Amino acid sequence: MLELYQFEECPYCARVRTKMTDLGIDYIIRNEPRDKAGRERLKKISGQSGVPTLVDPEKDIVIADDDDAIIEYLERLKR
Ligand SMILES: N[C@@H](CCC(=O)N[C@@H](CS)C(=O)NCC(=O)O)C(=O)O
Repeated sequence: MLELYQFEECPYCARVRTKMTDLGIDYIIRNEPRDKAGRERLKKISGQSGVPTLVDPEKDIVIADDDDAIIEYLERLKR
């Protein structure tokens, strides 16, 4: 299942959440702290601390810190 690293108040993350809902995609939310210094888990899996970050474990794909690229990826999945 897709995993979205995010925090609730992040507007870029909200855009991605809305798109996933619109496309009917189930996913796991990985809630990260608002303070990027505390995003150790995210740093470990993606080498950076920006959100939103999408992980597709089945395809071994990480799209880091780019809402436009994540949305493009989601739209391609549903085509
Ligand atoms: N270019 C990114 C911007 C996302 C962004 O600015 N995210 C903020 C939270 S709203 C963040 O985590 N920034 C990481 C940082 O400050 O290093 C995108 O298009 O999604």
